[in-house]
Amino acid sequence: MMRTYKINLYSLVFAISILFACGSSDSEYEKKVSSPNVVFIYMDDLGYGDVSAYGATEIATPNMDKLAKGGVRFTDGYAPSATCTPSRYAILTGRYPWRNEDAKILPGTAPLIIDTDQLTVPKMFKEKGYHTAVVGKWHLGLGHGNVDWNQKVGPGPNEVGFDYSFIMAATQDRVPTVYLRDGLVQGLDPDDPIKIDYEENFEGEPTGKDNPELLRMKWHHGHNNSIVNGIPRIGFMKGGEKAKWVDEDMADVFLEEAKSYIKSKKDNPFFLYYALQQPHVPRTPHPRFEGKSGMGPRGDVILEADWCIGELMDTLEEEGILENTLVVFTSDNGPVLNDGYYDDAVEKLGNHTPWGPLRGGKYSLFEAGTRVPFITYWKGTIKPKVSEAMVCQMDLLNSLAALVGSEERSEDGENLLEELLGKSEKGRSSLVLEATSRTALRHENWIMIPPYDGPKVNENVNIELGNSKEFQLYDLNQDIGQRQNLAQQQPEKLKELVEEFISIRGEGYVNTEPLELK
Ligand code: NG6
Ligand code: CA
Repeated sequence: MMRTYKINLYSLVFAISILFACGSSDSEYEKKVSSPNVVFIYMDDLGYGDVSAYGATEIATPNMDKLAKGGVRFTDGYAPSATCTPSRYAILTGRYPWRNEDAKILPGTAPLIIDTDQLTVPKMFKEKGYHTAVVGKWHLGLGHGNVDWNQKVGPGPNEVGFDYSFIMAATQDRVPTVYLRDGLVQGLDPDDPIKIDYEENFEGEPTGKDNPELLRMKWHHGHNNSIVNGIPRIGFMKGGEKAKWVDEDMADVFLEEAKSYIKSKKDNPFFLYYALQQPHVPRTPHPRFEGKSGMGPRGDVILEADWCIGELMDTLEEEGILENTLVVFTSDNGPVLNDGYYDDAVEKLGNHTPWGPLRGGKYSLFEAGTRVPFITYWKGTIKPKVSEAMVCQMDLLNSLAALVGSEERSEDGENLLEELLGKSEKGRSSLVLEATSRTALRHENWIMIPPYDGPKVNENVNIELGNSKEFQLYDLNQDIGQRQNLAQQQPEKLKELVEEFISIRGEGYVNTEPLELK
């Protein structure tokens, strides 16, 4: 009896130690394969048809194409919204932007709209031992309101999960026109403090409206407040002369920041959110790219951004980490030509179609508002393919959490890791799309847009918004350009989508009376 017990004990200890040995080597192995660096390359206003890999013939984007040809190119990849702030909110939190009523295009003085308790992509990575950084456009608000730009500004990116931040606060066309590193305005002279106001000008300061003689870029609509570098902006700014950015250098400045971050962190896993400003207005290509597209500044800054992406990818390769880095390339919303400045975007467009085969553009509930270039690239791990899976930027949090073995999950995201790695084409079945507070539903190959009273076209930007007094129903398989409204012909389908829309969006966002729903 005793003897048997002893033997069993020995074999038990032996078995346990073997288990431990296997366990540790397993987790070592897992750590190696499941802690890749992750880089988001997030464009600003780049359209579905602006990339040659997506069919553009009048402009060449070789570096974006390289990602597309070596990775998964999604034909049905979506930004959560047709404007910037809501999309950025959703890509970082995995929450629908319409759940947060502050997720609207923000002024440069807006308070931070991400709760510091909220789960975010960088927080999820941090919990798994990653170092995290944002470089580029923020536009999610800073501080609690009434920010003093001459002190450390917060809460901001560093309080919602980023270990390091180098950002512009809002947009290139909004003040303050300065960079902030970890909350501190760069190059600030304490004797020339910065003051910002979005309501009133500071006495004696020139404006785009009153001083056209000082302008080198003319405003078309909006954009007639303070003048910085000869470009009229949204909002009023005084002081901070030495801290002001040089618009033409912005692409290089962000790129250098991104590159040096990668170089400094190559030995531990990192998450980099590289948010480029192109081709948002004002379009100010570096002289190296001026005139290169033949399409005016909008085309030139797309070439500039493409070059930046090439440089970034070269850096990953030179540092020997290309095969250990997953890159996600996409855009925050669809394209716009004239977004408030006369810059030849309309006049020199030629045969280029920034929206591709889609209808609408930025601000629109039609497809071109939210369907954007969307590519995942991971050399040696992802096999090149074109995928028709429906994916949304909001899904990145849950999918990447699954990749790195995190239990964190967001409210609205789905785990589409298999799709992002090109192993499945299933994708989402439903997605609520947003455009300036209006919402619609994509379900499988169908789109349902509830009736909206607003104007059919935003005359300033010349974009169809998707508004109609009638229900709209489109079959994207037959009609990707959304020309044939099938709402009358397909009442059952319409009802099905309206019910699905209500189940996600909630009651009160669509008038169901005409449909006689149960
Ligand atoms: C709009 C601006 C537009 C752009 C947009 C934000 C006017 C008239 N238009 O209000 O130029 O800045 O906001 O773009 O001011 S986004 O890509 O950041 O959402
Ligand atoms: Ca944008």
